[in-house]
Amino acid sequence: WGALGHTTVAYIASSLVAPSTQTYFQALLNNNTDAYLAGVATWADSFRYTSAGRWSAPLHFIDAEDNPPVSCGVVYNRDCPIKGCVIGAIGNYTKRILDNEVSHYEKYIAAKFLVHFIGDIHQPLHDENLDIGGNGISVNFTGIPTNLHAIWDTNMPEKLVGSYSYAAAAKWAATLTAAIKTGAYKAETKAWLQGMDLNDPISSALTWASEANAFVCTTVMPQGVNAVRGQELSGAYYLAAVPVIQLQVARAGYRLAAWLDLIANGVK
Ligand code: DCM
Ligand code: DCM
Ligand code: DCM
Ligand code: ZN
Ligand code: ZN
Repeated sequence: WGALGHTTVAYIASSLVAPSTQTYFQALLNNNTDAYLAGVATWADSFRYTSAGRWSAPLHFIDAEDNPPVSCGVVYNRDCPIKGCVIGAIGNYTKRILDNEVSHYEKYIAAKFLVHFIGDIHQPLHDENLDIGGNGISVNFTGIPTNLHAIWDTNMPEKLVGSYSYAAAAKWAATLTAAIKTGAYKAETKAWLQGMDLNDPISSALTWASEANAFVCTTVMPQGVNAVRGQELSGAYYLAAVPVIQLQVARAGYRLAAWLDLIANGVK
């Protein structure tokens, strides 16, 4: 996701976590405001474009070598290379926060990565190898040449709620949090926690990646790459994508809150 998606995920999570979780992460992140998670949500994207942070670029995604739209699927041992992937990263940084031997500074870095990566793993094209996660698929959006990955990260969320600002993200988060607590998502939130186990972060994250990757076959390119390549996607394509974007951002925020609750309980 772009900055809007990541900041929204963080705001959803901060309105759902337990009070003791808020206390723990406000101290770890040294930020006592409501934006303690939102304020670090995009750090990992700035870091990976620095020379000191280049190593972390592969941790934002997993290149599932499936065959959309005929067959989708993520296989951890096949798809996560030595250089790392988003599933392995969620596992490693979760363990680091729980480890008593790890310094406060390293836990602070780990928390910043986790807030970001639990967002990215819910973006369907972050769980897909084809054409570099869609970066190599040229498309147009409102007349502007771009690529399929970028419209899922940024153009479609911004068309939905407005250009990026903390206020726009907070407002979108409030809408999705209401859907989670009392609205359209309420009945399904219990199912969103299925497969989540702090003792097995890899299989937990694989559940989230597999679910997001399935949308590559059903929504991102249901008729294959050639049906989207070179096309204007701000019309019918956008309308079909919106419910999936809303759902995936909501799930990411809800699961980030639940995961941080488990971690804060685990470190006590
Ligand atoms: N980005 C950035 N710095 C750059 C180029 C891009 O921060 N020099 C941001 C723009 C996108 C985001 O990276 O919103 C995409 O990264 P990801 O989807 O991995 O979060
Ligand atoms: N960094 C690190 N060790 C890790 C992960 C990340 O040192 N395991 C990075 C994060 C910091 C950078 O090192 O941005 C240097 O720290 P600072 O930016 O606070 O000077
Ligand atoms: N990306 C991805 N899968 C890849 C390569 C990149 O999901 N195999 C993501 C990371 C960024 C966006 O695509 O969100 C652009 O990446 P970059 O800035 O590395 O081109
Ligand atoms: Zn992206
Ligand atoms: Zn990212």
